[in-house]
Amino acid sequence: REEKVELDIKGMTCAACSTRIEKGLSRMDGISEANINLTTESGTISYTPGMVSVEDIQEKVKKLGFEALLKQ
Ligand code: 9UX
Repeated sequence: REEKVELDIKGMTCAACSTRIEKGLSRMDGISEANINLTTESGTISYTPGMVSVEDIQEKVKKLGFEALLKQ
């Protein structure tokens, strides 16, 4: 069963940043879709709990060089 998580993502400065994050996340097992928006500094990720966790997703974004906070 898929879930969606919304994250605030800080540190993107050019359009290729959002594409980099989308591609990096899409390559992870358990992630079916990642839409990252540069102007709103946020993203929506569709994932399968049990295959990948929200913490794993945040860690991947951090490894790519950005901050990823749970949207409140
Ligand atoms: Mo643009 Mo972002 O040259 O990681 S790709 S700053």
